[in-house]
Amino acid sequence: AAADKPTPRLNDADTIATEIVEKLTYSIGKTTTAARLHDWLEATTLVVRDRIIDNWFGTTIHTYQQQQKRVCYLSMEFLIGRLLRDAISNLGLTDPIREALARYDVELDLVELLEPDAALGNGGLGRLAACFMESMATTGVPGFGYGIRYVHGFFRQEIVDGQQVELPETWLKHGNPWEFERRESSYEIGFGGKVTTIEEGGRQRQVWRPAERVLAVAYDTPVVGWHGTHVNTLRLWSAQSLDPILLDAFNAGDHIGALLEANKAEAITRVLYPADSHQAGQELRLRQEYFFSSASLQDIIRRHLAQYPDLSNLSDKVAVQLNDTHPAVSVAELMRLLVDVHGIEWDTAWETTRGVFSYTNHTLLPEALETWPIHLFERLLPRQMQIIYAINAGVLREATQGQTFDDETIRGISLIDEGNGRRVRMGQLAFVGSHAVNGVSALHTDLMKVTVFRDLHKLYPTRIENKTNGVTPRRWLFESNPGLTRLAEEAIGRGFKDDITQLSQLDPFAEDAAFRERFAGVKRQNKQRLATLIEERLAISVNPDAIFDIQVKRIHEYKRQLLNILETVALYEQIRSLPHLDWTPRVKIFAGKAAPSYAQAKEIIHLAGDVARVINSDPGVRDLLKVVFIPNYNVSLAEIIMPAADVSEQISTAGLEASGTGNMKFALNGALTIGTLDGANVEMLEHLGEENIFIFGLKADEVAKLRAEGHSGQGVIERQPLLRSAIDSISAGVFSQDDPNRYAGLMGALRDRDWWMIAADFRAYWDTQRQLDMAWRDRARWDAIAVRNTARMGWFSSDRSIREYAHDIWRAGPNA
Ligand code: 26R
Repeated sequence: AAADKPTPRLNDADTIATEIVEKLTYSIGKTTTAARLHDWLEATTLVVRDRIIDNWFGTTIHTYQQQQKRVCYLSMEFLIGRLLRDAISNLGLTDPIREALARYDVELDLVELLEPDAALGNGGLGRLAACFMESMATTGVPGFGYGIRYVHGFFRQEIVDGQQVELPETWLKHGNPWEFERRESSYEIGFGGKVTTIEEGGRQRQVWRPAERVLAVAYDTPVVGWHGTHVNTLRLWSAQSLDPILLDAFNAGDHIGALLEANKAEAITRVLYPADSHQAGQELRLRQEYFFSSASLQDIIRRHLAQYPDLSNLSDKVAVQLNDTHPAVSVAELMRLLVDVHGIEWDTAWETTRGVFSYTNHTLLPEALETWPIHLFERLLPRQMQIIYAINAGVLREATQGQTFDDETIRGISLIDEGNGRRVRMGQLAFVGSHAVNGVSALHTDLMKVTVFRDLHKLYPTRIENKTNGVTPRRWLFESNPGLTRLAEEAIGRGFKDDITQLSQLDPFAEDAAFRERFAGVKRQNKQRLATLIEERLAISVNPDAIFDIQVKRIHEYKRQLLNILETVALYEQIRSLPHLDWTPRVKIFAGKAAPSYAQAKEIIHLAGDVARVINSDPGVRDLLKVVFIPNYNVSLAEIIMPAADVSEQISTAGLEASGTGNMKFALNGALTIGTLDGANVEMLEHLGEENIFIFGLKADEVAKLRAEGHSGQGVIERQPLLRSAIDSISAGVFSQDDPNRYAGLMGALRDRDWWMIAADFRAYWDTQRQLDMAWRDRARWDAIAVRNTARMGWFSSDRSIREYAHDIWRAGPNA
């Protein structure tokens, strides 16, 4: 055993320099003079990786020996970004590595920039999974992330002639030094075929004979938390064909046909679905969901049986968190594995299943809720479909026996939607198969109980609970904003680095003029860095002394980038007609991707670009207003943007943003939020105090009421000259002279239904923006608010979220 324990490595610059050169020589085959920057990246990564691996084994052995409960986080998406800086920073190696590389005239920052983003996710849900992985490692929860190793992650966005163009992302092009292929951890995944009943010792058993089988091969990435002592595993599955080539067909001359099956198998993990708004309902997506669910559960069972005699204590030793409904088929698959494969009684298996699973809901938007046509489900997963019917029968029995529910409630509880050509409702499946169901902010959780899960909440009134999201302060403060981190250290010492809630000790510094100035100085530097990026990428020069007013997130109607653009146009028109007024200079910054099939979202991007072009080239507005759309928003760009914001736009239609997490990253970095009472903004208001956040607009219940009354925008628009004029200008083609009708549809929808309450909220939004202008002019006030934002955001750490999950839902963790 002693030989298993690696001797601790030294972390001084000398040792590290020697190791880097060793890697360069023996792993990469280059001399220091021949090495290109990419080679230095690889060598540095390998040196860092060695140190992570030392602790990885330790964590694995500790979990095993202490018989700790393991937490498995099943997620279709992990939006990780770059890993090198995160690992170096968490291991405390930044200074020695910087110094070691400098000896060879290599700059660490430039090396880090070469690493491609691991963009295996769409947005909030995927980034949350990445923050949670880091926080599980930091807080010492034995965690396993399970997901898909997409060959192509989220697409790269280019803007061509003002329009979004999607290009494939090839993050694995230069190999991936962080991952370890585990050929020995491979599982067969079946699709299609038939289910037959066989008699066995007087008992009936169902046997599924799939028509198709593919192999799931594991790739492991170590996940290191703060201080690097605890290292968890992210296990991503790659699909491979069992027969890479059909030799008979090949020999018969059918060279293409011989490869078809392999292609079909490998297609499963080829590409991430880039939709976050409308469920695609495509067969390949269901294949992906089942593929990674089944592989993960088989792996979990194998690991359990390697340690314990049987599966009777599975729910004591494993917790499986379902990240939205994407892995919800797991509920049926675990039942199949327990009952059909391991011969466990149905009722016992059901108790185990509900003990193991818990489910997080991330959206209430009806169009984003997953349902699958019964015929598709049955064809692809015939046994799982039978199991879902059996689960449903049990649940409906419970519902009809106990209380007296009316037919409508029963219909709402059912796992089968009988209304729309018969579909399986994945939310209902995840709900009934879990012992805990959670929303991601207090408001969202309350709304879940009265909307999507109203009926199931009546049947199981204690199952829904809240777990407000959080973000990891390591990536989103220490790494992305070293200037602010240093300043905080000088003011309050290092305690906050281990316990981010201690940032609250900064609160009194809001009254300290000298500190405020230094705080503003850091912000100014971060803005300069972003201004340089904008200049380099877009050839637009922006003034770092203007308000940087930023909205970055997926483009979606409910997130209301259009409201922001309309305010921008109205402001532009005001500046033009009243140039002598003392306007507060602003830079409006947008970034975000639209789902490729989401026409309106793409029009919004087009409009932002059109408006930017006209305003930026109008000499009449001078430096008072600039508009920028930065292409290809991703995690690495966010790390530059978040620290550089003065104003954070969190302006979704109330009731529709489940939580938001960008809101937290901005505020942590000292931006002032303009936002609606939606998602986690509500709780930010509670923690910040109402003087320190700029809230406006309709509340969730008011939105619901107006919609029910059949609200239309027409009346409001007529009463709001600023808004009317902005809409008229856009409609008349002022910003699209090459195609004056381009925005007729977008503008018509505002006059018409105004479904997203953009017209309804415009006035309140405009007024609140002008309040921000006023606040900016009182720099002492502004900076004090900014300091208080940083000081009071510690609660929104994903460490806090994870501790709540561990205590309330998983009953796992270092002290469990
Ligand atoms: C089914 C498919 C089309 C699909 C729907 C929705 C795929 C992906 C999504 C993404 C959704 C679920 C998402 O990202 N939700 C976001 O989750 C964040 C983390 O909880 C929240 O902060 C954010 O408010 C919410 O929109």
